[in-house]
Amino acid sequence: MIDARIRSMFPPAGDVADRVDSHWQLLLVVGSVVWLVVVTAMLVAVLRRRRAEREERDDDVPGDEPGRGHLVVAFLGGVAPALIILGIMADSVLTLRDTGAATDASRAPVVVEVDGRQFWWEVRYPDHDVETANEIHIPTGQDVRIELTSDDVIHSFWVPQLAGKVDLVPGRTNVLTLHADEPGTYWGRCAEYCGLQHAWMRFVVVAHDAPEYAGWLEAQARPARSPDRVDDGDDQPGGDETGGDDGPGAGPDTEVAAGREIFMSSSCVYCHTIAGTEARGTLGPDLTHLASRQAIGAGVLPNDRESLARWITEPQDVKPGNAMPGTELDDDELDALITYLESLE
Ligand code: HEC
Ligand SMILES: [Cu+2]
Repeated sequence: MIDARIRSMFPPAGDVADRVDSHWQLLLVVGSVVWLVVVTAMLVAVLRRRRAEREERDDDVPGDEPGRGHLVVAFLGGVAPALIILGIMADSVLTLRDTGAATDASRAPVVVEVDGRQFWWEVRYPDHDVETANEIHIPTGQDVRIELTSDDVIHSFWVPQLAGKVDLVPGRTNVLTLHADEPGTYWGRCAEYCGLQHAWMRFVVVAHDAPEYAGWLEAQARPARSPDRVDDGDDQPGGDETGGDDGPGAGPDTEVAAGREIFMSSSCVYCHTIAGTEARGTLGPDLTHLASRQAIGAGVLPNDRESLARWITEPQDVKPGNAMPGTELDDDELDALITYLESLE
């Protein structure tokens, strides 16, 4: 799950990132010029001093006579740095204004609440009753207002290609704007040391064009697909309380139902929510549409059967110090449980 792009802000992929990029270019150019001037001045000073010493020895005449030197020193040592720092400060303030958009909620039609947890990200869409984890979907070409909170320690939200870092501080809400020009997947990570698994507190931002984004939202807003629907007779013409399990496709569906039973009768329900079921825990990620996500454990493993098996049986080996305890299950139970989790699309 490691991707080189996770560490780089290049190439910037949207308005906000472009603004950060141009500020960075300014710092690079000014910093380079200042460095060159200082190093050159140092070299000149050393060389002149040597020459002066040599001349002093040769002529026995006292060297330095005060000249325009102090003016040069006053300018290079006082006026120039003050001007440079003021200029950089002005551009920093303007960059903050352009990238923060903290006060102007109306500019951002899409609002996403992100809660930093040790060591994963809870992601909510308050206007759509959608909750997910470690994966933020946004529409392209629009400002997205990300509202950042934390209940435990300070984290920092950073998607290098899309925007700068903003801290998640317990007791307050910080805001950041994301803007992606092109559809794509952009890596993000926690950028403030927050405990043992800080390095595995990653996430992805997936940018879609508008119709695809709407489709994603709609799918996420639905309650979990449930094997009971067959028994409920809601969707199934003629399906009655009797013998739903014997219908066509009974094989996989019975395994899904068995897995669901195991989930609902295990400790899982104390920590995880699956919308449309009695599982209502909030300590861990919402699993309603787990199967639609690319990774589990905030990027530590890909989302496939083998990884789910490892994660459920030994989460403390995979990600030592995370808040999920291992669960002992026999092979059949584990298989059924995973089949159920994989049905949660
Ligand atoms: C004590 C609380 C707790 C219990 C009990 C628990 N989990 Fe978790 N679970 C968590 C936490 C916390 C995480 C996130 C860990 C992280 O990424 O740092 C998690 C993550 C997961 C994930 C990965 C989700 C994602 O999107 O990254 C799956 C799948 C999962 N748990 C399944 C289960 C199953 C199945 C059970 C029952 C056998 C279970 N959990 C029991 C707390 C719990
Ligand atoms: Cu962290």
